Formats: sequence, structure tokens, C-alpha cells
Amino acid sequence: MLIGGKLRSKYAGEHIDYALFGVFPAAIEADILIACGTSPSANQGGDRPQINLQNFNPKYLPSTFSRARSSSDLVESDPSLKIDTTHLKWESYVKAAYLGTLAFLRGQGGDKEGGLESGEKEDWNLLIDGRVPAGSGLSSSAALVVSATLTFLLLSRSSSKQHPQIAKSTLVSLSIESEKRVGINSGGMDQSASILAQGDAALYIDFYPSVKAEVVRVPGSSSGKGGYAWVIAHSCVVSDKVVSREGGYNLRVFETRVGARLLASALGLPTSDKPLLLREVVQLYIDKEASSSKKLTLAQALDEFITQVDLLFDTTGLPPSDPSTLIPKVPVTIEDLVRLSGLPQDNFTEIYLQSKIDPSRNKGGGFLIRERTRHVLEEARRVLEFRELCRDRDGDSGSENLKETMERLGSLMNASQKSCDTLFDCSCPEIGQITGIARAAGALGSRLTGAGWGGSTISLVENEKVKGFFEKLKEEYEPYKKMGEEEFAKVVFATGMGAGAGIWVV
Ligand code: NG1
Repeated sequence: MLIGGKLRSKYAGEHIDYALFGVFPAAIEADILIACGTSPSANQGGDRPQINLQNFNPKYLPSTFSRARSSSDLVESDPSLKIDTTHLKWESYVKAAYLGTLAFLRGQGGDKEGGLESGEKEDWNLLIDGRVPAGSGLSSSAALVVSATLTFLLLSRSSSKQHPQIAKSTLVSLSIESEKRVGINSGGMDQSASILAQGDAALYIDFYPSVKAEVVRVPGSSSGKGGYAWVIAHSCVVSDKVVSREGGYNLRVFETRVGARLLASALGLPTSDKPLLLREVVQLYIDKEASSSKKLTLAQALDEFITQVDLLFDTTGLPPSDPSTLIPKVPVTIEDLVRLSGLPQDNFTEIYLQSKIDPSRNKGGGFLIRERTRHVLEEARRVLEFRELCRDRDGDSGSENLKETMERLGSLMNASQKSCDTLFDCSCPEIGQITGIARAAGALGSRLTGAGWGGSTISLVENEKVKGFFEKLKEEYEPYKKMGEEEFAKVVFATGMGAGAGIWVV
């Protein structure tokens, strides 16, 4: 059997999924494929059969870990099942999927029915292939977790002679929870896109009040003259969310959560003993205004927040930032945040400090709550505008006003890049260079895609300009200069929109 999990790229909405705001991704054509099968256990003398992993890429060494004997026989009793989140390896993502699937099937009412008991003495063999480099910001980690989750569901069900049946929405939440096992407090965008995508269209994925996806067609997709291409260019800087999580991804999750709490108290909205997320705060505001007969759409509420955000933070007593450098005059410390939250230290720690964070990597060495919050609110607003522009045309690629629409989409992408660079500080000099070259080569918009701190860019380019665009990137971006054609084509490519994860019985 062959199982495919899709990689994704994003048109709009960076670092807002974990604040529960809607995002606008699409699956790209590249994927991660797993071929799987079973064999009589080679470990007959031993007490349990194995899961054997091999990767086509010789960089990723083969790996083996044990199948659980029963649902109660988990990590505690078998070190081979443990994920060392301080030294992640490629197979950690497969283990995360395995442990997540075990926990899920156990919750479903039994490991026997799910075929998890290894009484049958059968090894499971997985051969994995992926065409896009890891750490390229195209969510290869989520594609691997999704495809491995599907594989284990399939193998456990087929060994109990049942057909696998799982709602896509359940598979989405299962994959999101599984990937958290590697130690990243990730949002759900990548797994949702990898599973729910439909060919030739993007998705608007909303996380509030629960995950739902709307298929939205992006204009300009006709091939040839008058059409537009989406070009991915990898910066060749590995974006490793895990290595940089304490001063990067997990720190940003923390800053935006605390920002939500401070905003809520500045607005006199109820706060609770769990981390309020920014989308929830906006909803509390919409509901409060509705009770005094002022009806606000999400876009209108965001506009009000955006115009007031600096003011609101001032009333909480946060030190004002210097607008020219965005560095606060006084670094905001954890003690400041505890005081401003109004929570006792223990509660604050329990609610917000579940993962280790290190603000010393921030400009100025302190927390930048105002800048992070502003990015999330403005980026969420850009996503709504991007979606409206696409919805209005509903895939119509006729020439009337098309250029104007595409230019507006491009300028939203550029604004997003600027915000990721200055407010959220998740870009890097190399991404800055590529997006600069891309715009000079005629891209209507260019931005990073994914968590940032390396990884890839996505650019919107008129079809007629694509050839020259590729040449310009190759001439001007240092790491591309010495690449042969084949190597260059792996890191810079135009992509259509692919369909979501699937299973092929061969
Ligand atoms: P990438 O860099 O593609 O893995 C990560 C998160 C997303 C989202 C983006 C930033 C995971 C699996 N994915 O994407 O949920 O927060 O960063 O927009 O952690």
C-alpha cells in the first residue's frame, strides 16, 4: 500500500493559527510517500515484533522500534518508543504518529479491536520517500505525521480485518495532537491542509470555534499568457522549529497568548484560568458590543482592535516601544508580565509556562508583546481580505480587472512579509534577500511561507515572466549560483495546488 501526505504552502496567514484565526493555505504538488507492508516477525525469539523504517534518502538512517504489546504497554516500559524531544531525529515524527494512533485507538475502545496487540507476531515495514528538503517551511513534518498516522491506522485495522474508517476531521485533530509530541506547540494549519486540500484550489481554514475548511479558488491560474504562477524558492537555510523553539516558535506562542490576556483585561473582558487566545478575545468583544446593539463582523472588530492596540497596551502599563526601531525602551521581563496579568505567579506559570522559553533572543532581550499582538491582528485581517478578493472572482481568470486583483493579492503578500520581518521577527536576512530579488524580477508579491527563520518563500509571478524570474534568482542569490540545473529545480519551482492525503492499494 502507498500512503501520501501532502506538503503545503501558504498564501496568507503566518503565525496566526495558534491564535485560532483563519489561514489560507493550499497543498502543493510535492508529497511524502510511505509504502507499507507486513512480514512475519524477525524477532520471533524476542517478546515483541518491530516497526522497521527505511528512507529513500540515505541521509536518514534506517530505524526500528517495537510495536506495543498492549495498550498499557507504552513508553514507560520500552525506551525504544520514547521520543527524545531534545534530540529529535527523522523517525521521531513517525513515533509521534504511532503513539498518537495508539492513544486514539485505545480511547476508541480497545487495542484488540484496533489490532494493536502484537500477538500476531507481525512486523510492520515502512519505506518513506519525500522530494522536498526537510526544514524548507513547507510542512514536511506535518506531511510525514499525517501519512504515518494513516499508515498505522491502516495497518492496525487491516491486521484485525477491519476497514479503516475515520472522519477527515478526526484525522486532522489526531495528527495535530500527535505532532505536539515532538515538543512544538503548533497550530493546526499544516495538518488540516495536508488532509483537507482539494486539487486546484486553496483552503480557508478556520479554527474558531472548531476546525472547518472552505474550498476557495484562487484567480489567475490559467496556464500561458495572462495567467499567474506561484513560485516556491527555498532559502537553503534550514528552518528548524524544534532547534529554535525556546527563542522562536514556542516563544511566539507564549507572547501572543499573554498578549491576548492583557488585551482582554485592558478592554474589561472576562479572563479565565486557561490561556485565552486572541481570536477568543476578539469574539468576547464582538459579543459584548452586540449586547449593546452594535453588530460587528470579524473584519470590523479586527479593524477596531488594530487602531487601538497601542493605546490598549499603554493602559496596561507596558513600556511603549520606539516606533523607529520597534525595540522597547525597557525590556519587558517575565516579572512585568506576571504583574500585568493580575495572576499569582503559580497560576501564571501553570497557564502560560508549560514549555521552556528564552526571550534573550528577542531584540532588546525582553518580551515584545505589543509587536507580536499587532502582527497577529493585522495578519488575520489580511487573510480575510485575501479570501474576499479570491471569493469575489470565484476562480474566474478572465482578463477583466484580473491584473488589479492579482496586484492587490501581491501587495497583501508583501505587507505580510514586512510584518513577519519587523513585528514578528520570524524572517531572516536570506529570506529578505530572496523576496527583494523576486520583487525586482517582477513578482507582484513575495513572502516567507511557514514558520520562518529560514525555509522557503512564495512569490506571485506572471507566467510570461517566470523564465526570467528563475534566471534572475539563479544569478543573484548566492547559494543558487553554484547549483546545477537538477539541484536548482529541487529548491526553486512553480507549483500548482495538489489534493490532500490519500491511500493507494497496489
Ligand atoms: P511549518 O514551518 O510549515 O512547519 C509552522 C506550524 C504551523 C504554523 C506556521 C506559521 C507546525 C507543524 N506547523 O509551519 O502550524 O503555525 O509554522 O504560520 O508546527
